[in-house]
Amino acid sequence: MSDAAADLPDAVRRVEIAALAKALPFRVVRTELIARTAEEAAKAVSAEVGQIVKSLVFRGAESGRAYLLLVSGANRVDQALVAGAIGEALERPDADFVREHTGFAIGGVAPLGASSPLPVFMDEDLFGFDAVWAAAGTPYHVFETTPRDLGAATDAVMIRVRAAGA
Ligand code: 5CA
Repeated sequence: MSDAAADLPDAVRRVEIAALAKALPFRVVRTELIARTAEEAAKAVSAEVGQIVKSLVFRGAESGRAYLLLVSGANRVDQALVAGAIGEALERPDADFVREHTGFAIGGVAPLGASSPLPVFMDEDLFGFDAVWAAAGTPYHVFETTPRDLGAATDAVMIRVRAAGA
């Protein structure tokens, strides 16, 4: 890992600006290993996989709108359960939809800094950790934060994303 203050990609700058606007402390780290998935990110920053924030885009089956779910890397999303909290059924969109609605490519989707605003929901299990790591715009950029700061900066609604015991 190394700090990368200079020559940040545009996507990372966008996350940085969004973080600044929300007074979220933001110190981006460029990983040496690629971190496209939660497992890869956990290895890259030597964290538990549960501490990695997956930023997952879903599409509302009725409205067609995009939703962002911030999910612990240890959890699988129970779509029916989450649909109940959001108020409509959900579909997994393709990579083009993700880019169109967030400005990020899959593997680098960040919890904030999307190119157009979208509702954010956050996995309550993330609160089981003092520190969490999230993507910062590319599969090589991450930042560390606290669940509380992340929830506040993204105006997230806290939800349970996995069925009890799952
Ligand atoms: N940088 C890492 C750790 S922060 C990261 O972005 N992980 S992630 O979980 O937020 O993003 C990877 C997710 O993208 C996968 O879990 C998967 O749900 C989704 N994904 C991967 N390929 C596709 C695809 N072709 N279409 C739609 N979603 C995809």
